[in-house]
Amino acid sequence: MKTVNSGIIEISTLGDNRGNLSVIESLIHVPFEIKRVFYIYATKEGVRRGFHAHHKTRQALISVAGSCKIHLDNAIRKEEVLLDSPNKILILEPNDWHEMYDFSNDCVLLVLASELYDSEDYIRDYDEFLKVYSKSVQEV
Ligand code: T46
Repeated sequence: MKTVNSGIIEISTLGDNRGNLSVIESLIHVPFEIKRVFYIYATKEGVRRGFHAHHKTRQALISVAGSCKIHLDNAIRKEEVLLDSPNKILILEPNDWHEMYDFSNDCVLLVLASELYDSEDYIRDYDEFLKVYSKSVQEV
């Protein structure tokens, strides 16, 4: 496993003549205990989803098939990330406002989360996001 940039981790492929196998273990390949798994697939053309940050939840995103792009904004820096390999894991911290887009027809976006689902953990208003996280960044 190696860190490519701030949010992307690359995991190694355990391949042999039968094909490939990749493994993600809690607290080893992702820096948190995995409490929830969900996946997004059959996304319609042109759809953009996400549009939120979190209070507590940390997540790991893996495009296990196909590809998609992620717009990230941590209240200081904006970045676009392409997930186009099952060996790339994008770690999202709670303060990463994120939007997912440009899904290929075959994209299966697997998400590992550090918390159980709680709608109260979402910050869906961008101005509120800036209030919460611009402030905490200045205080660091
Ligand atoms: C995130 C990005 C990457 C549940 O009931 N339980 C769950 O665990 C999840 C993830 C969703 N839901 C319900 C809530 C909504 O009624 O499923 C519906 C769709 O969820 P949402 O509109 O939040 O989907 P996205 O793609 O905007 O965001 C999801 C995750 O919710 C979010 O945590 O970071 O994927």
